[in-house]
Amino acid sequence: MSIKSPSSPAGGRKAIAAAVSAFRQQQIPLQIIPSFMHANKTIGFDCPGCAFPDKPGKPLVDSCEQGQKAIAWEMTRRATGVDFFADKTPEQLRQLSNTELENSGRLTTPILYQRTTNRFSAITWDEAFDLIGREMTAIDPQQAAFYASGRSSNEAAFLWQLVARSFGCANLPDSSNFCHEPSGFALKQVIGVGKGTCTLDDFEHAELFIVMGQNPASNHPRMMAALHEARLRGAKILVLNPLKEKGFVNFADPKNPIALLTNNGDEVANEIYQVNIGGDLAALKGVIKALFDRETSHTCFDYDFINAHTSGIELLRDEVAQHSWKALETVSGLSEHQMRDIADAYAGSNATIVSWCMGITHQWQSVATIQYIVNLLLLKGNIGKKGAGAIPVRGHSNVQGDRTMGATSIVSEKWLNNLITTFPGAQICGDKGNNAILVIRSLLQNELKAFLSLGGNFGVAAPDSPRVLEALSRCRFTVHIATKLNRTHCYPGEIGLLLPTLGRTDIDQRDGQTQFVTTEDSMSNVRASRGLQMPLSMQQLSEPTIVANIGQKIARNAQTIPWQNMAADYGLIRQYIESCQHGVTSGFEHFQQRILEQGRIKLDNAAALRQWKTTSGKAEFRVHPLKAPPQPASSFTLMTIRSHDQFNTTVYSDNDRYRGVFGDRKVVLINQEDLNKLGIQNGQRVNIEALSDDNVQRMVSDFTAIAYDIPQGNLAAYYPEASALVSSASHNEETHTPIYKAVAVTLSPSTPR
Ligand SMILES: Nc1nc2c(c(=O)[nH]1)N[C@H]1C(S)=C(S)[C@@H](COP(=O)(O)OP(=O)(O)OC[C@H]3O[C@@H](n4cnc5c(=O)[nH]c(N)nc54)[C@H](O)[C@@H]3O)O[C@H]1N2
Ligand SMILES: Nc1nc2c(c(=O)[nH]1)N[C@H]1C(S)=C(S)[C@@H](COP(=O)(O)OP(=O)(O)OC[C@H]3O[C@@H](n4cnc5c(=O)[nH]c(N)nc54)[C@H](O)[C@@H]3O)O[C@H]1N2
Ligand SMILES: [Mo]
Repeated sequence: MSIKSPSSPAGGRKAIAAAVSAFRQQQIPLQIIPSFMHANKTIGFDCPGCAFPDKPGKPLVDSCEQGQKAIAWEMTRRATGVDFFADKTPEQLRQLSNTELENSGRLTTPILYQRTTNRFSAITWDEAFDLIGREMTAIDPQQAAFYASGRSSNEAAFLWQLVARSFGCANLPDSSNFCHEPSGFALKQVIGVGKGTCTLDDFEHAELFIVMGQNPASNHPRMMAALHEARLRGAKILVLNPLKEKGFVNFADPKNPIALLTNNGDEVANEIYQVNIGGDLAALKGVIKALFDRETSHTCFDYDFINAHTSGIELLRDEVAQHSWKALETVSGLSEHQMRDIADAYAGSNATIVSWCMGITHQWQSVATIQYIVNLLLLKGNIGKKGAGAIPVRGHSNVQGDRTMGATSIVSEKWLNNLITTFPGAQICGDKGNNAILVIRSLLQNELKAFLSLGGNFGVAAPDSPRVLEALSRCRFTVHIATKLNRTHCYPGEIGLLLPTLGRTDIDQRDGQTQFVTTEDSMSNVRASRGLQMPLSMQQLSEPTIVANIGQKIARNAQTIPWQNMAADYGLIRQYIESCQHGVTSGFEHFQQRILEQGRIKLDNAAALRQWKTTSGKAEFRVHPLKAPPQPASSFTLMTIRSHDQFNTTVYSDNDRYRGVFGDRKVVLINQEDLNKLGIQNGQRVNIEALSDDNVQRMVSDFTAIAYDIPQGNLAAYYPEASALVSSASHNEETHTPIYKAVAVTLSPSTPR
């Protein structure tokens, strides 16, 4: 491995070079490349990368390195056919690295695993669906779980939850449970809508951005470019992050020819405040406390807004006053002076956007922190105002849409009633189901019999990953609908099915008819997505087709739902979606007709119109105490984060270009002072052990310690290499979201240097 201090800007020439190399590596024939130009256009496919919106009408070449890598990874012409599996046992497959598994290519044929022979073999689709019917109807529906990752389309997600609920099961864990669940929960309580309130237009009018717990240069490059543009037009950008992520320090827009020629970038953040991991709530309290100190000057609050639209400001004033600056400084890692500086910038801005991502949601007090973000915004009426708002920047490209489609364990009464009236005679299960953490609990206790997944890599994404993978293999039956092979698939149940599906980029044609699907981005734009490449194999079926066929086999009163008609015509699925959205989400009126005519529609966001669908009918200031996680002072706090060259559990390479780490992912970033205290050398191998209160040992070994600009007491390692340290018993109270980014650990040398 090697460490280099990167001199080139984030973005720029190297971003283009990396995208080109991804096309080459994936053996994509050159004649296909023009089709990339269509992605993100209204007529093309929705980029399978992140969920930050694209500008309508712009081609994907306008997009980013990361989107292009995701596309190349999916469009690869490599295939994992039946030959690949012949004579392999799951144990043998597990010897391959995450990258090798996925890099074997696209799944092209349905595969069956049987414990009796401990081998994989080919199976026909008809046999596979029959098998699903037999296995599923033999178990109690409560012993099944239907996981969904955020890559699938609205149509597939809608059918997925319909299959589960009509089968009699509401155990619908989803990748949101691991991701932005706290954002939706927190926002819904205080502003009445669990989604972001901004549009791209707001990005062009904001005077101040506060970017919290987010690394957009690697994970949302389109947002990085928008921030860069904002800075160039004079907006201020403040960042809260334990790391000085490269994109904020030096960024060149790959669209800018001059930047490409000179290879020079710009500073994007005016200031990076290196908070402690988990320190944001204290920092926000400090900022708000400083604002109340200035209250008499009458410049900093929007009292017209506060009086007309909010409740609870007195509570907030009293609550922040209770904290001493000393206490806030200790927890946040920022000085009083720094918190006052942020307050000054906020007071001076007429339009502020606060964005956040996993650095906030993967914390103990994620819901409280997000509600303090809202507290801050409400003080100056920064919701429902041009250039202002709250934006949880979503992860997967359709994770927001999957939720809008009800593909989750708890849905509203209204949604359930709509399902019942839309599909009369179907026996819809009205229970509250188990989320991901509850499903993990039942897996670990050997109570789950069947685990089905619509995409994703559940066993690797989950906390306690090694134990969850083993537990999956103890299930009676597992079914994975996937584009590519991953580690979870190497842990099949006694009987396991691996079903190859079409991705976004593939042309979806059946009986001569071409179908399209829809997706929803982080700003509630729903767009049509049509694949452009001929599928690698006739054996790959679309997600809606596979899911509808499963429904036909396992739903109670299956004949009351027109599964085959929906599989043949997604327009019909969209009509049912519209019917189920009545009184739930506004903006779906004439869905099918408008999406056909316009290619995209925007869903309404009541909070952005200053209509507050909260219990009080107002936007609510909410207060929460500061709660320290139970953690001895001698330990470190470790965050598990993404490198520049991965998409979640899909690891493209061992390099993290923007952080200057090359050739290895088993690394831990640590402050030099901490290395000195521990007597560990920069570059030395260490073991990392999590402190546990459940008698489970969680340890990873032979990680390289790298001296890095990170606050003392804080550590960073990559997900999923360090995921074995994360306990599934460690999650926030309200939404059960795992604490992936505040693991109490100790370090010890693994070998003498
Ligand atoms: N190319 C690419 N794009 C992606 C993904 C990908 O893996 N690759 N994943 C997608 C998905 S599903 C998601 S959810 C998003 C993830 O996008 P991010 O949330 O940007 O991803 P992480 O690497 O988890 O980064 C968390 C950031 O939060 C910081 N952080 C950690 N703890 C704290 C804290 O306590 N406070 C503060 N203020 N900061 C903290 C870390 O230093 C890091 O910069 O990206 C999406 N887009
Ligand atoms: N330690 C740690 N763990 C984490 C996180 C962390 O920061 N730290 N982040 C968490 C977060 S934010 C998230 S969102 C989760 C992600 O968890 P998941 O969503 O479960 O994982 P992904 O890596 O996105 O799933 C990748 C797999 O999806 C399949 N796939 C890709 N495209 C498609 C498609 O179009 N259709 C179908 N059917 N399958 C497809 C492929 O087989 C691929 O291998 O991980 C969580 N886990
Ligand atoms: Mo995510």
